[in-house]
Amino acid sequence: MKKIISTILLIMAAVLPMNAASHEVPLIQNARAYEGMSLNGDWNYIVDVQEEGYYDYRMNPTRWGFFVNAKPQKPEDLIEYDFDKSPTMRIPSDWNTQDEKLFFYEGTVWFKKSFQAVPMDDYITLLYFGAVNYDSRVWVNGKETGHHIGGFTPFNYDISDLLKEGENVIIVKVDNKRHAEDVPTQIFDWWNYGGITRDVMLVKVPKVYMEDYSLQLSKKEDGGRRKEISFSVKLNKKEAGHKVTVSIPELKLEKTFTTDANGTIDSQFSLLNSQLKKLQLWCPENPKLYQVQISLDTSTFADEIGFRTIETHDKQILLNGKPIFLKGISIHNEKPNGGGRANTAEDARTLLSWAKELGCNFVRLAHYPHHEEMVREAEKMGILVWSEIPVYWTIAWKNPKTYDNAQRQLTDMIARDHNRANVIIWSIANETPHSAERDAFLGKLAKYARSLDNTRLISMAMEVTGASNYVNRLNDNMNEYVDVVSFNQYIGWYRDVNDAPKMTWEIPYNKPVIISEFGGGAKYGYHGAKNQRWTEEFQENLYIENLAMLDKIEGLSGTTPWILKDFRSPRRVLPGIQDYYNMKGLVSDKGEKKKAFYILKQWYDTK
Ligand code: GCB
Repeated sequence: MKKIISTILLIMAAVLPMNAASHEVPLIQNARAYEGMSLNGDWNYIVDVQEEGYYDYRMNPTRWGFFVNAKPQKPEDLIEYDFDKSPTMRIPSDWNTQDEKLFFYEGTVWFKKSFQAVPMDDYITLLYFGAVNYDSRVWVNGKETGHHIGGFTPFNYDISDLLKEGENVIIVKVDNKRHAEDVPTQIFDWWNYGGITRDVMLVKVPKVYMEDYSLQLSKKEDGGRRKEISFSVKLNKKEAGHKVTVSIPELKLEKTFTTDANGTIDSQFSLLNSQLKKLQLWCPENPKLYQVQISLDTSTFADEIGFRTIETHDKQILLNGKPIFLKGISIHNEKPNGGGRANTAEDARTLLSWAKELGCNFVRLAHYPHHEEMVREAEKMGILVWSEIPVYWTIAWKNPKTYDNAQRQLTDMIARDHNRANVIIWSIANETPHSAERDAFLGKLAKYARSLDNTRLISMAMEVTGASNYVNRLNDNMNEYVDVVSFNQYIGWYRDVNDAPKMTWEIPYNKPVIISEFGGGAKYGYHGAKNQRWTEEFQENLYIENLAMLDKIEGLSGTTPWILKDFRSPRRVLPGIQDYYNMKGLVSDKGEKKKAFYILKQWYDTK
């Protein structure tokens, strides 16, 4: 019997990957504000088509996987991999544009980075990933720290106990294979860039630190002008008696609070009349951000925070109590000049300055949370943001794990960006086919989004379902869950452009309306008649007809045409024209402006 038990234990040990206990901790707010160490730079990588670094030849997880980072100890030792002799890749990046052989690759790649550390007893070290697409497992010095799915949101592990003096090794297994039950699902119209696509850093925090904080104008209204500020904090430990001070020197404001037994602070405080007089609200014309210092016990860090309100009234969107027309454009999180995941402030500034030139005060960051720099740069430039999760097309509505995955991505998107004044809309889905299961899934998700953040607007990009006799009728059960009714329409591209002047629109909801997509493809520099597909003239005419049609939609509060820049998509295969690019950009991949760019710009000038 004893023998059987020990044999079973041996088999289990061989089958289970070593130390699968998760070191994941809730996402830290404003990780970049702490002292830390960037792990960006060159990482060794191994392409592992059959995942032999993780599974044995019976497809069981092996304890001798690549995460062990083994080296031969004796001449006869058989070890069939070597990270240190493998090529390197710059991180953050997508592998598709870094290694020609990996352009179409969807599968597993292993990454390894060594770094020097000094373990610090008085601090916690968090290992923070800005995003890894799609499925990742991380090991520090051979111990697994956790498993994460979802390719566009940050996550962090407490690795304090795993660090040792001197050289430490991080190994990450990244797998970007698509599956029907994933979010997004198996099909989507953008490039499935794989890899450690955003920054990696070590974040040094005190033993008791602020997991989250929020500072913003309260929803409560006083004669159209808000007088109160809401401030909340959640510590990583449920401990009472910690002092937290928030100060805004420019407003001569300083307040101290003490945490309750849950390690939280939840307060509202009034501004003095002198502070109120000075307070400049954040808006596109004056994107005022205040330097804010927050200290907890003896540690202090900084953020830049803007103050504004956003709400709807009947069919209007009100920013700081005044109606605003959202002059927007949709954007993918892709670098100009050859594609790849955009992952720097410079990428963000390039894309957003094109949007500015177009006359935009708003961008739809499609179809997943973008790099944090996109949101932060937009905030500095006075550009409002719609942020969304990749609940796109045919999601596995009945699968509870798929729901949990979507909810987790929503939670982390909101957790990362809820202190950004320019984010005004959380969008929970795009063009999803109607069914009772879809309604249940999205209804639950919308309610959940509102429970996390009731200060912003909820929306989703819907579709027009009834379109007979040139009457387009929006009929979506999700209308009751959203604050803003948004829908995509492609008259002039997937439907005849000559229909545009005949169209009427019925949107039977007393809510603001955003046309979240319209557009058509054109190759920059290709000219011809206006009925010649792919010419700039075709796209120009499509914009002229659509904008005239949009002007007739009652309650139209904004639009985000599809799309700012041509972007890579494996679905777009027409040789000589598309060559794996979706060509609906108003600028080419190199930033060359197509004729339609100027049509939209002119229209925005009148708004
Ligand atoms: C859509 C999708 C978008 C596509 C676009 C197109 O409706 O929301 O992701 O890229 O159409 O170009 O067809």
